[in-house]
Amino acid sequence: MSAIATSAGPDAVPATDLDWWRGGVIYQIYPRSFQDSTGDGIGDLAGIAARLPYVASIGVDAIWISPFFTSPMKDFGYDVSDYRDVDPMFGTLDDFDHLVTEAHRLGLRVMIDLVLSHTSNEHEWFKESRSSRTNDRADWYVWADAKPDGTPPNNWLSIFGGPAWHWDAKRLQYYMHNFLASQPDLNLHAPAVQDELLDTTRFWLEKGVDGFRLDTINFYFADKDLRDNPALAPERRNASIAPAVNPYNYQEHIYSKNQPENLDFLKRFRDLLDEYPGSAAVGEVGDAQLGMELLGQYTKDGQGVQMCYAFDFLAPERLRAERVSSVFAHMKEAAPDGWACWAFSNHDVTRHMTRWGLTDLGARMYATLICSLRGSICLFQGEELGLSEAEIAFEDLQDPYGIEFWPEFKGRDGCRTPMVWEASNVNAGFSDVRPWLPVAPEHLANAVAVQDGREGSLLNHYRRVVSMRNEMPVLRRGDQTELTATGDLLTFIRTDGTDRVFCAFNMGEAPIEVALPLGNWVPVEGIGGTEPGLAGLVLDGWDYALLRAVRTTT
Ligand code: ISL
Repeated sequence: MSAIATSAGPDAVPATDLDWWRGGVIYQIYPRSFQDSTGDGIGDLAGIAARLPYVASIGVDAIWISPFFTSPMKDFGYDVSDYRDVDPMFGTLDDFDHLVTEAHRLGLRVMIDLVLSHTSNEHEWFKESRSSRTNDRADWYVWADAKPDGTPPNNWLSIFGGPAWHWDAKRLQYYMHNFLASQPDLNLHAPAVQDELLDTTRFWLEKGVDGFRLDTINFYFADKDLRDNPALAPERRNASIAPAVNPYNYQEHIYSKNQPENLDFLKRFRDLLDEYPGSAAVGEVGDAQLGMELLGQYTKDGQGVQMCYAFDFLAPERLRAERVSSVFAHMKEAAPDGWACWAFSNHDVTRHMTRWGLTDLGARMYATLICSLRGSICLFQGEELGLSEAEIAFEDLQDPYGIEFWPEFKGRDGCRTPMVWEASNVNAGFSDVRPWLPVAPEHLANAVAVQDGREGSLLNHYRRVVSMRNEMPVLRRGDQTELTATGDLLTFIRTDGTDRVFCAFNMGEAPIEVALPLGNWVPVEGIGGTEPGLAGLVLDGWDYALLRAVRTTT
């Protein structure tokens, strides 16, 4: 069976563009918060299917749906208890089939979120594994004896707080968990675990999905010898994957994750994908020190995943010209053949409007920037509306991560509040009842219905810059010269065999003069920005210009 839609329709996904993912734009949907169709205050698959025409209207290539599999929801679906079924809260497998058909009819590919590094402790595999030291699945998880004094086998830490080990009174052993104690890590050193995970992947490919977002792809293997992680020098700490108050930042995680054996597993994964032409995967690489090096290894030479999801632009500090330029310079060194997928917001971080203190003008500049860069892109639901981080009262908190570190770190609920479709009711057209997380009242003014038909809205700006990228192969797949940062000014040129586009971004408030490279340049149509004079142009605060080289015939 082909991984590409067979459904006819004017916009149906083109079977020929097997490389759609390269430079593509992916729209992330958090299913609990997109659209409730059953009146229980929680979004579901039927709700997503009903809203797909809106998603298609943005011009994106694909949707990535965060996990909707059977789960006790301790980590809101990132704790899977059955990989091959839909949690009743989200619907049924039939609802999923309908969603895929609808998406393909509208020209959207469907990527699902596979959480292969760990399961829920309610998964049947874990129940069996913990039942004895000799059962068939005894080695499916990372089990280890206590030290003679009863303490955990080594110093590994959980991202969500405390040690990465939980005592099991039945086996009289510890098991490892990189996240919650209710998310035991699978042991991918066991061949049977790999086989089972690949079979699961095939199950979804056979259902017609076009690809995967692979959760925590660098956490698949832990050191067989369970060696202690070394301490990390304080000056090398950074808060890109865990907040600064989290002691997880105090270690260099060279043994608890990032193991070389992963490359062999990813090769097996890729061989499977290659049986389904046109399918693609983006692996989430969470590592504060080695992220770019791993991205390079995992996306090299068609031997691993097609793209890695990078954390570089998710950092708390506002993204400045110098940082963009140094990230690409580092990529050239550490991952010269790699392919990144960039994002400013997702379901784990403070929305970038708030994180970076942006105005509407700033949001437009960043949207244009991400659509001009080399790589693929993930947009997070609501970012196109300019949603800010919602303030959640402690009594409304849902995220266990936030409950653990409150109030120094408030967790991830503030970016997970419902989509705002309409301004005319308090539940924003998301649900008929009070949703699982409250709609932020200040979000109502940003609702889709408010922005949809308004020419100058941020939503229409996103539509414009996504379609600019779609219409210009040089932006999607072309090369990119070295990026130059001069104060708040970022400049670079995108090139391919037929086109050259000079891109200039004023990433600050004060006007900046920009000298043009040699040649004749005309503004890219429909994008706005300043008209160039003969020698250059002036960019006002947060303004940008994309200029195309006029080809001279001799
Ligand atoms: O959430 C984070 C920072 O606030 C990250 O460190 C996050 O834990 C890391 O990126 C891994 O995230 C993924 O796996 C987690 C899940 O809770 C996240 O929602 C998911 O994106 C465990 O499955």
